[in-house]
Amino acid sequence: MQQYLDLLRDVVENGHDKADRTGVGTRSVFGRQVRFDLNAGFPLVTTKRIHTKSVFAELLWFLSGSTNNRALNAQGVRIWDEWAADDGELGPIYGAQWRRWPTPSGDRLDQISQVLAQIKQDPDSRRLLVTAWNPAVLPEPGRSPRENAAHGRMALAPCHCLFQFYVQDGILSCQLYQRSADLFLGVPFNIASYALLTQLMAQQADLRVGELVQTFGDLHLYRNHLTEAIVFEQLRRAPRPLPHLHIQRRPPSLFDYRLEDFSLEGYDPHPPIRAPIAV
Ligand code: DHF
Ligand code: TMP
Repeated sequence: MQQYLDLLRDVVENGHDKADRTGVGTRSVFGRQVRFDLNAGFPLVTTKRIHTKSVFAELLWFLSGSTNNRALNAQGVRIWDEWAADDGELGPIYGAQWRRWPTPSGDRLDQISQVLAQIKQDPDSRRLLVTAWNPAVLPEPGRSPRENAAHGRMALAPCHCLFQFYVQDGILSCQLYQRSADLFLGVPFNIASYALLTQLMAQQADLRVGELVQTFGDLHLYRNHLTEAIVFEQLRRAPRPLPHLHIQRRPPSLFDYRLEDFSLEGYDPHPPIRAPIAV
């Protein structure tokens, strides 16, 4: 995961001070890209411990189509707590757009099922995309995330908002466009999540995995992460060998995976580093 440390250093060295929606303030760069060879190991940050249960449970929750935080809480996952309305709703975020995109005629479109079917039927297609960016239901400016969720709007605008698959010689790759990226807290989750998604898609389509390409728009470090105990501590740590992800069985569909199906072998990270999250 040298790529991740290189991004940290890049933002520290080349970032410009920039105000942001949360009021915390950031150091930010615009437009970066990293690539992970998914055959070289599972791209999990090793210079701090990542809570992989949260990553895996969140992805399965997206795939289930749920947008209610209670389903995550029931599994002990609390990463969306700060943004959820009192009833647990987060508004029509990822799960809704991936599985139930609303069409003008009032129907619902399952983008994930459609893209998986296309990968199988027409792997050379250049249209293997899923978008979570639905301008009709973005948060209304001036409202808090919780207020937006309570009014049927997204609590947060999608950060990982567009992804595309690519098949060549029986090998499946994925490219993600992330418009906004909290490099210390969010990005390690996002890399691992899309690496897992690519592995699941490949298993279901009888393909091998290739690369995960991740492209960033506003890539930032929050100012309260730029401390000796947080970002600079991580920069002093040397990356360790990548773990390997094993998927224990092949369920009948993409929507039948369970947490117990995933096991990580050889994850030996440095200790966790706690950091405040900007809401
Ligand atoms: N807001 C901001 N400012 N940054 C984010 O990365 C972010 N991510 C969201 C929602 N809103 C966000 C969804 N994903 C954590 C990681 C990812 C995530 C939300 C929260 C997080 O708190 N990670 C901690 C603890 C993880 C845990 O205990 O499960 C970490 O140390 O990685
Ligand atoms: P924004 O909507 O004003 O861009 O704020 C969203 C913040 O959350 C921003 O710091 C990016 C971060 N984020 C991630 O990095 N990854 C994620 O998966 C999510 C949901 C948010």
